[in-house]
Amino acid sequence: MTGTGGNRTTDSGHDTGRASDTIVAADVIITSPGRNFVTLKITTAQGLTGWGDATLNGRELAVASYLRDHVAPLLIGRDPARIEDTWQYLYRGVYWRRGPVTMTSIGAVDIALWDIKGKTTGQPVYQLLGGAVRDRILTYTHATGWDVPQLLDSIDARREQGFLAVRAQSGVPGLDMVYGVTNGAAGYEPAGRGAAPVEEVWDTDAYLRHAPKVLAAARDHVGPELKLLHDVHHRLTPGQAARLGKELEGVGLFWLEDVTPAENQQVLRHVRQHTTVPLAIGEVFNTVWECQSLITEQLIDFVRTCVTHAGGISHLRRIAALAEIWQIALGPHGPSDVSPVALGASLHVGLSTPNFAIQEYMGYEPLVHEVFQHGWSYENGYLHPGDLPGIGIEVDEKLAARYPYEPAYLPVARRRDGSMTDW
Ligand code: GCO
Ligand code: MG
Repeated sequence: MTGTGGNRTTDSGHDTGRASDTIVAADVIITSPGRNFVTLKITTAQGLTGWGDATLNGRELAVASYLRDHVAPLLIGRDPARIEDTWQYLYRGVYWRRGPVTMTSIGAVDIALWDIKGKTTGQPVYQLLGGAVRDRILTYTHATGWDVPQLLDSIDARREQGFLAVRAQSGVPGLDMVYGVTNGAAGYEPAGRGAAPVEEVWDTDAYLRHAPKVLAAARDHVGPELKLLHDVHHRLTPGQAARLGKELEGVGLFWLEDVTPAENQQVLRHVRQHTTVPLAIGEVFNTVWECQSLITEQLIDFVRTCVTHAGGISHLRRIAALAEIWQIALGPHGPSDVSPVALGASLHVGLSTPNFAIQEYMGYEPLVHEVFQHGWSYENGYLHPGDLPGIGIEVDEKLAARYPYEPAYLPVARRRDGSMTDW
């Protein structure tokens, strides 16, 4: 396969009767305005630019190389309008399919090509996906505190910002570092700068003794209406997860996230048999095939796949379509390591996809908003992708160039006996 070039014929030689554009460049920009982001820029012969997010927290350079060394040369000369064909080409054509590096790279290309299609047609991407099925997208953000009073203050601050859904994470007595809890005044950021990951000590029993009390206190404090979420971050066995789910039923959680390391999907059957707490899983999944049994066996209530890491807009739509049949909703991943480009892309899917329930939105430091100027917006608990053509993002490349990549890693976790466990 070579590109379809700027002519009007397909590879099989048929005259399409339509003018086509051609990809002339695919560049990777790595910038670190407070944290690392990898961004793909696709340029066409007609001078259009499409932006895609390729950030894979702690493994940024692997995706950058995959794109620069293996994907960019294949994109040159292709017709940017052929989004699905390019997706199939990069997925099926590689033979070594799936996996976070491959799927993040494909995701970046896919998002950038939808951006170009929007700019070619003058339409925001959600219009090209069938138009809006809702007026705004419910979002949740993070609240965090070492102890209960601090957490409740943090939840209140989020409510003052208008949030209707809040994820609550707290410290655990006896542990110095805990996932989701900030160590300073700045917002929580899991990736730590430096040449190697920080090592945390984790104690599941201490967490299981503490978390139900904290979440019950949060519910008492906020009353029945606020949607409360909690992320277990892949740390429990099925038995522990079932017990925690049962204990939390009175709290009325909107969802309990990543209760087990979900590559072992069968264990969720056990959790499901014992608790009705709504389960959300999928932020580390990269394809619809990884979600398949969780969806078709109705082992979860929300799919968490991210537009960046799960193959872009085209593939997230496929996951949504499968989930819709099984009355499962989408609640995509949207932490600080998913760039404003991806957040925008996710919102276009959200506005046009019936079973899209909620979008995670951690927010970004002010400098990130300057580098990635975006048409999407937040207001009173809801997000909207905006009506600019394409995804609605422009990247200030000069500003981006002032913040080069800095090595940063997600932490790793050890049990008290020194053995490795899931972070
Ligand atoms: C979430 C996630 C993140 C991840 C992070 C890893 O629910 O937002 O669990 O906080 O830990 O994206 O890079
Ligand atoms: Mg999570």
